[in-house]
Amino acid sequence: GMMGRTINDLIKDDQENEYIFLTRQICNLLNRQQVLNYFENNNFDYIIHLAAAVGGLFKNMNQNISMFSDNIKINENVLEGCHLNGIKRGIFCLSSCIYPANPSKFPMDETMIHESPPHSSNEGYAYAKRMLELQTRQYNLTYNYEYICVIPVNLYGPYDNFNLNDSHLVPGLMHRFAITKYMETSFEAYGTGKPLRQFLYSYDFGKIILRILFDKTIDTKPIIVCNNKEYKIKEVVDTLADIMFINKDLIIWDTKKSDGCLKKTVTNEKLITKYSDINFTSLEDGLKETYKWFVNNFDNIRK
Ligand code: GFB
Repeated sequence: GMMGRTINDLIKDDQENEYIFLTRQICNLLNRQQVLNYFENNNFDYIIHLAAAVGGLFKNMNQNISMFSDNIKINENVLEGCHLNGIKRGIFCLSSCIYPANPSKFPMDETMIHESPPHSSNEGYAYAKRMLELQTRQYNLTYNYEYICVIPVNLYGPYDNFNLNDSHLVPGLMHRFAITKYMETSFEAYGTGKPLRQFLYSYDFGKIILRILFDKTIDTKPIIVCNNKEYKIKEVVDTLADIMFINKDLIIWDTKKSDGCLKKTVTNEKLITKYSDINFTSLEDGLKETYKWFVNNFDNIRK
């Protein structure tokens, strides 16, 4: 997916380590025996587990059953494969959307993941990922492994899934705006534009994942990865419209479509305390890079 391809770009100059990128064609992570065989036949030292059944708000609302069952199977198969084959350190990916829908306080920190139920729109995905946090924590306690859960906010960037129905806000909107642009009709955005979101550019996340993986001084508890900036959906839509030279007055908000969770603010205090030198890509620059990639690769993107 997006993060695997991003990390593939980032490790081009790494002469010390060999990386194997697992694709569905090589190994179906939903098939337990395939996973156990694959891990047994390869002598891995580390794992960066980014594979998941993912999607935006509307895919989650429509497919809560498979989002739970597929992700539970993938995570259990991967963890069993790691455990049976001596992989003692790795990065496992959660998401800020698995947090409580009505937390005791904002911003939410790493200790609050299981505090109360997640938002109903994506409870399948959220509970599956919460079980990943539980299992990695139990493996660490029982076998002294170093399975570190990283918790990104809304990711976007090149290589994303630009499917018009199943994708996240940025790729879905970008794709729909790009198509509409050549028909000169009104531009549609979903919901009210009022919900708040935090965004993380994929290459920033990839660099931080690699830094954490090889930094033996960091603890093995979950860590939120974000830059603490929060935007109204409308601000993101307007910024993207400007980048795509779209007249914002032509944007119509379809308020029949769900807003989803109104706010899920998390804090990067642990990350910044550990790594005070991190520079995050601004939302405007990240959207510009993503749009440039989208235009240059339109014929081959996932859509
Ligand atoms: O990225 P997104 O789909 O997921 O953002 P969530 C949804 C928000 O953007 C809602 C508004 O407020 C939508 O009303 N929106 C406006 C749009 N236009 C569009 C559009 O064209 N496409 C989409 N998708 N939204 C997800 C979770 O929640 O967060 C996933 O459901 C995942 O599990 C992800 O973890 C990070 O931020 O609402």
